Amino acid sequence: MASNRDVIAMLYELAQLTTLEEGSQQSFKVRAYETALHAIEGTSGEIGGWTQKELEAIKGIGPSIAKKIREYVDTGTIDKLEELRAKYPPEFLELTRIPGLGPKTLATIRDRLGVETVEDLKAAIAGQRLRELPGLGATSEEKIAKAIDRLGLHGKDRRTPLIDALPIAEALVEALKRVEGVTAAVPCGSLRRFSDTVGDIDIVVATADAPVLMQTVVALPVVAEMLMAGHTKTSFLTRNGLQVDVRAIRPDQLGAASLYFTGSKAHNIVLRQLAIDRGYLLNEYGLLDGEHVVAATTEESIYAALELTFIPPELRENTGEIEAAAGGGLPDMVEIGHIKGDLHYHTDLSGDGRASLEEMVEAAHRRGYRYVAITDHGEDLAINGADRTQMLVHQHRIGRLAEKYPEMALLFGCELNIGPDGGLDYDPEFRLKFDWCVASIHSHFDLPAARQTERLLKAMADPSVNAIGHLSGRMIGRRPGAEFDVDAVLEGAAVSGVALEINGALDRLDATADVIRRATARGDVHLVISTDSHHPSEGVRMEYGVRQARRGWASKKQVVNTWPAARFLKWASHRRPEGVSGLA
Ligand code: DGT
Ligand code: CA
Ligand code: CA
Ligand code: ZN
Repeated sequence: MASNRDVIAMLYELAQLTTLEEGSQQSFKVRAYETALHAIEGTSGEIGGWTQKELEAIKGIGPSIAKKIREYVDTGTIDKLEELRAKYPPEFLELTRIPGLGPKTLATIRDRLGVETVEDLKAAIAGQRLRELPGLGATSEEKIAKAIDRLGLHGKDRRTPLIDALPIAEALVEALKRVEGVTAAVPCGSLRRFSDTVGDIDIVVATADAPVLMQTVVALPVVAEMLMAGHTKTSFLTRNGLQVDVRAIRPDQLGAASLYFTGSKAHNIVLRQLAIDRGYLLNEYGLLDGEHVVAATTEESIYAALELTFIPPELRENTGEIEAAAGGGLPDMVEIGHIKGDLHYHTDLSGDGRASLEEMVEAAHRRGYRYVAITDHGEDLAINGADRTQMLVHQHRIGRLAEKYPEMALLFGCELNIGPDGGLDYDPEFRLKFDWCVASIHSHFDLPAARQTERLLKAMADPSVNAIGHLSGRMIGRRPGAEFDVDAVLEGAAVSGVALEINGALDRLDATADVIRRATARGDVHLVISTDSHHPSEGVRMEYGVRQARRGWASKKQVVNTWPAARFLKWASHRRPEGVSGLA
């Protein structure tokens, strides 16, 4: 039976293809699919077994989509989806990843120039043919050519953003775990290390019955093209061109196999050398002393036999983690269980928020948080922002709601927009009414690095600012983000006491691992892991943010939202003139 994840993936694909069909992401149909998939994310229970009537009873799902879900569960696909897939084949979908090419422009270049693939588009640019079309010019040709280069959209360089790969991997792992004989399925490779982008998905499956597993994989609906079908390894392409390698291994070799296939290659090479130094051999079957198996079943046992403390997958890049683990010197890494609050959190007061204040706060409560900051957009963000009056009404509502949650501190906050010159919303006095402010860049991403640096430093200098949100503003695989002088910004953060956010949205994961690592190496920069949630279903981003933090070697003590409420609240008000904030 189709799982909820399968249905969500199907609706996501429908939304994407319908965007092309309708020429706009704002079209009523696209939004209906998106609303439905968010509704399912928030539904408990396996909806595959539900009737049409039961599906319609879910808020956000109408009769037409309920019918499509039934059709999908019953037949494995949907006529409408197949029709759209035929019209927009994978080679054409590649084009949608290019920034600056909206669905309308794509339709125009397809109709007028016959562009069906990235190669066609490159040829059209080379022939200066885009500039003949309405709304496009020589500058657009240049911009698009650059974007294609940057995305590495062609050939073997093609990498898939984690946000696109992770749901596919998770759905697959879930499906494989249900196969008879399977005792474990582990996503490995760069995906498990939580790289921003992945070359392919590697899944290791422990099973007592490899032939049954391999037969099942070949028949999975996600398989678009088989590359290789062996006795213990299968490789295939999904419809969006992503390669998946599935390997069957023996349950007693799970640790060795997941260690080997998680990599990185550089990490494994050093581990193998450590094994050789001890007279052992390390491979995907185990840590071996001649015929004798020293360790194989768990990764922990293998690290222990090599006299290393366990190294979390996010650190396995051979950038000092093995030396640190040998000396027992890995920092006390932040873990999801340490997190006590979320400090970047939207409600429907933000134009892009999708749930009420009450629903969002209840979701934070369900996660057991001790504090949460409501940070709707300030007035400078066109369409999305709230003006002073709206903010004051909001403050009142937050205060009233706080009475219902005596064990959780509710902070009246704001996501301030950092203007091109470092200016912020409202005025200095009004900004100090907030208990907590995140300040973030939402535009002007291609200013020169020196100006971006000044811009960030100016925002940090404002006493209302507690944290800088999604530092670079990048969108992985789509937008490179602002360039700035990292050392100067880290120094600014250390001196001002402004925290750097680690934004857990999978398409952001911002600050980058490199910047976090440099911050943690200094030791005097505070970090805050946030979800930037616009809906309760996005609370899961805290797990992703924690994994991103670990890629940058963030220890528990550097992350302010691991601190107990009293300590955190005191710190949150430390930059404000005395008596201004109601906190602590
Ligand atoms: P990717 O897919 O490019 O994002 O990066 P990875 O790290 O997932 O690389 P991949 O898929 O080629 O291989 C998965 C893991 O398997 C890799 O991290 C380490 C291990 N592995 C694969 N081939 C070799 C090899 O020839 N030597 C060693 N030592 N390890 C290998
Ligand atoms: Ca891989
Ligand atoms: Ca691979
Ligand atoms: Zn936000």
